[in-house]
Order: sequence, then structure tokens, then C-alpha cells
Amino acid sequence: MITLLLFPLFTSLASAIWPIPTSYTHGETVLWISKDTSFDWAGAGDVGTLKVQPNYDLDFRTNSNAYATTQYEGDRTRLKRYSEAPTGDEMIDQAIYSAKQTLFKKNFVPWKFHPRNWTEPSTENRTYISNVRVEVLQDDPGDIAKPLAGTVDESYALELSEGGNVSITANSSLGIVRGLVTFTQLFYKHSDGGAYTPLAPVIIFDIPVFQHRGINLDVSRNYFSVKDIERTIDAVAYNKMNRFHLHITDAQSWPLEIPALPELSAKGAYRPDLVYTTDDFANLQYYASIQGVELITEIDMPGHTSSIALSHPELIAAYNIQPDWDTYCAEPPCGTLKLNSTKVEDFLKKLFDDLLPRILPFSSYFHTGGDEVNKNSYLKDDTVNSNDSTILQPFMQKFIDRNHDQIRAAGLTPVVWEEMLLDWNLTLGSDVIVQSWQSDEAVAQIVAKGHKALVGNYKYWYLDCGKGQWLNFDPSVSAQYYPYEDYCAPFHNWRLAYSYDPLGGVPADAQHLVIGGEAHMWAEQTDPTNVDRMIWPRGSAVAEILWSGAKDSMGRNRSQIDAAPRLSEMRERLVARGIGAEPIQMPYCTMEGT
Ligand code: CP6
Repeated sequence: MITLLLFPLFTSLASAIWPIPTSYTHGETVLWISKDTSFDWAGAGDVGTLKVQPNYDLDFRTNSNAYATTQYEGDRTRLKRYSEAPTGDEMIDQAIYSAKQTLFKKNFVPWKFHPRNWTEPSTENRTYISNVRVEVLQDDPGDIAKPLAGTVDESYALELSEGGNVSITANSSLGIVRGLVTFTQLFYKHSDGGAYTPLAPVIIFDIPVFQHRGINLDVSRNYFSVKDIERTIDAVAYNKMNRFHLHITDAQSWPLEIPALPELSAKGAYRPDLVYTTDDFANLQYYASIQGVELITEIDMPGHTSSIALSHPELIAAYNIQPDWDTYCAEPPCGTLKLNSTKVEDFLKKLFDDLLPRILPFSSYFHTGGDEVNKNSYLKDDTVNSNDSTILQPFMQKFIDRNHDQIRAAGLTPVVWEEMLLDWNLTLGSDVIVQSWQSDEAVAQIVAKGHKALVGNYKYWYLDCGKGQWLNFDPSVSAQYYPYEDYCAPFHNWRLAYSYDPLGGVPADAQHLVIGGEAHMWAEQTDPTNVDRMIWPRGSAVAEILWSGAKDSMGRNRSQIDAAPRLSEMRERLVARGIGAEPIQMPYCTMEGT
């Protein structure tokens, strides 16, 4: 463990890097940056300037109010299909291109964060940053987004001299991508249109505390267009998160096109055109990869699968039971894959044979869900006819063993929800990553069994409880669902998310198994019109905990008072990039606060 000392320096403008770097010192000299500033980069052994043209404009929406694309407006404009992960060179080119877009095209720091009556730096005698040099220090063959951003070193060092030279160095291309995001956050817009930093000289060293930092988006309960998902990925990357978990199927709809089983989405999507085609899916994986984000696909099973019954009724037990659905499942419509059925096996083999090879170039994970399986549903399953654990458990073991064997054979690592390990007491391969959501005790039990754990306690990191969500539950209306009595209390604001320690309750000798966590956007009451403000900036609070750790350099819980103005500024940057993040306070708080 490196011991770190942070020296708070008070300057005329707060330096609002989010998430907060591992170490950061700066001065008070003003430096300007212009379109003429050259971005040069030196890979291990080769020096060049923008060797590869960026693949496409990541298009941080020019109009800051243009978030939430029209619902159901599919994105069918992308021409190229990306079937290979980007190379490290392509990632750096894209990151330089994005940094330039941010610096020169956008009002990326609005007026709100200038103190009232504040005098901008004089525009006379400007000193310009002459050169931004990025350098990958280690020879890094095949330094591509595969396999796993998480096993790649994301650290970087950034130096900005008073004379106007910038160097960003890292052990990997991914570290450069992170460093360039930080670089853009040093700058402010002058009212004459120029961009400057008042902070030179700057020295930053930065390395994430957790290797897995993500957002999980449920695209089954509501349909989101490819553009909506891309916008969310942009924000994930801008928060230095590196995982985007796509909960792509559930009981309510099956929007994923599977060419070997075309009826799944033809009948299971909300409408035949509200689907993710194979091209959409490949493009999304690529879009995430090139920004250093790994897209993790989840096909939830055996529960949360009743949308399969729309095309394959013979595979699903306890389908849409009414009115006493809550005896059989956590959320209507009920339905679970039959547990002892060769038809189910054949179906899953075909599904995986089609899907898994398309994931491997971009990710080495595959998530098979396993949450909230209600044993009573197997009373209605003609292949078992029982709710007795001693009868069901061996069938569930067989089910998961078969699935995981096929996932491993495809070169991927399985991920499951905690219930498979803790409630069903299954024996899982030591490679399996277990995603926790119910409690700190569950995390402790997962790591005690030697598994890597992902955290995201629902009381802190579930984003679906926002404003009025879940508060008007009417138990007489069967198609509604209220998970827990106290779910929305205390209110799920950014402070609550920020107060969660992923290592809380985990003994010191097992903490290395907590590889990170995710904030979850369950979408029963979220669609493209509100998804941005449901995720951001609460997701940013999660991003800082996962990158910088829950404790400050003195070992105390991070101060929400210190975080608030920085998070406010981060929110403005997100809005400027086309993401409809909601405000956490009024401009007065930052304008008068200096
Ligand atoms: N959907 C799925 C959900 C939830 C889960 N899985 C959920 C459970 C409890 C709460 C919120 C969401 N809506 N597939 C649990 C992992 Cl409080």
C-alpha cells in the first residue's frame, strides 16, 4: 500500500477533478490552450502524431439540452460493423480526439462555477501550452481493450509545467485514456471563447483503488435506443468507470436479436423493431471498448425469463401466474426456465453457441444472472414438481455446471448473482465472480468462500429508487412491484451512494477479493426520458468511491462537504457533454462559496 498525502491548496478556482486523483498538487499560474497545441504521442518504440484516424466521432451532443433521444427512435445509421476490439493505438487516437472535442468544441464548464463578480484572467500576454505529449511506457503488445480493462494497469502520471509542456505517461494505452480525461478537467472556458487552466504547474499521479467500476443498465423493462446506451457509456467513461453491465433480457421483454433463434426477439421484444440487432450489439461493444469500458452482457436465468415463453412456452414453468404471483416470483410476470429439461438444455446450448463467440473479442465475462429464483415456481414445473430444496438443489447445480462449462469452453469467465452461491449453496468454479446486492454480510460470505466479489448494496447503490419511484405501490394491481418496505428510505440521493464503503464488513485478509462494484439502474420506472437524471450524478458518486476509495488519505469516510462543489462541477461537465445529469445544488452555493 502506498501512503499518500494530499495537500489541499486554495486557489481562486477550485480544481474539480472527478473522481479525485490519488495525488494532486497544483499552482496558480494561468496557461492557455489552443487548437494549435500539438498532441504527440510516443508508444513504446514508435513516435507519431495521430497515426490512425479516429473511427468515428463519439459525438458529445452539441446541444446541452439534447439528452434523452426520442423514445423508440432506433439508431440504424451506423454503417460499419465492429467485430474486433480496438487496438491500444486506436484507443489513444480516439481519446486525443475526444479531449480536443471537449476542449475546443464545447462549453464544457458553464458560467455557473465562476464566483460572482469574479475577474477572469487577462487575455494579454497569454502563455500557451505548446505540446501535449502522451507516452506509453511499457511495450505492451496486443494492448487492446480485450481481455478485460480490469487486468490492465489504468494508472497514469500527468505533469503540466509552468512553461507549458504537458506529459501524460502510463504503463498502458488505457492509462493514457484516463489521463486525457483528467487533462480536460483542468480547463475552464474564458468568456472570450478561449480555454485556460489557472492551476499550473500541475503534478498528478493517479491509480484506481478497485479494478471493476461499473453501471448496470436494465434494458428489458424499458427499451433504450442504441444512442441512449451510447450516451450512458460516454458518461461511464468520463467518470473513469470501466464496466458497463447490460442486463439485456428479463421477464418483461427480450430485445436481443439471436440469429440462431430469431423468434426470441421477434416475439419477445416489446415491438419487433425494438431490438438490438447483431450489428447494434457489436457496435455497442466496440463503442465501449474504445473508451476503455468493457461491456458485460447478462442473460438472466433461470428466473426473470418469462419473455422466453412468448416464443418458447414449452421451456418456461409458472408462466405469468395470477393473481397470487408473489407466491411464485419476486416480480410479475412470473416464469422460470424448467429445471430438468433437455429441451431447455438444447435451447441454451444453441443460444450460447450463437452469442458467446460474439462477446469474446470485447469481453471475457458472461453473466448468467441467477437472482430471485423462487423455489415455489418449480411446483409448477412438470420436470421436477417440487419446491423441496434437497430435490431442486442438484438440478440447479447441474443447470449451472452445464452453462458454466459452455461459457468456459468459449473462453469466458462466468459471473452470477449472489443467490446462486449463498441461497442455493451451489458449488461454483473458483473462477466464478459473484455479484452481491443484498448486504455487507453477503459480501463477507462470498469472499469467505474464496470467490471474487462485486458489491452494490441495494440500500445504497440501487438507482431505481429516485423521486417518486416505488412509493405508490398498490398491491391490488398485479403488474406492480414494491421490493422492500424500507427501500426508498432513507432517500437514495448522491450522499447516500457516496457513504457506502465496498469493504465495509469484509475482513482485512479477504479485501483483495472485493474487485469492485456496480451501481444498478433497474428500469421498471425509467426510460429514455429520465434515465440520465436517474443515473447521474449519483453514478458519479459511486464512480469516485470505486476509483478513489471510500476513505480519504486520513482513513476517514470521504467528506460530502468537500465533494459537493466538485460533484456540482462534474455535473456541469456531464450536461455539457449531452448527459441530462440532475443538479445537486443551486449555482449560489458555488458562486458565493469561494
Ligand atoms: N430485477 C432483477 C430487479 C431486481 C433484481 N433483479 C431488484 C430487486 C430488488 C430491488 C430492486 C431491484 N428489479 N432482475 C435484483 C438483483 Cl429493491
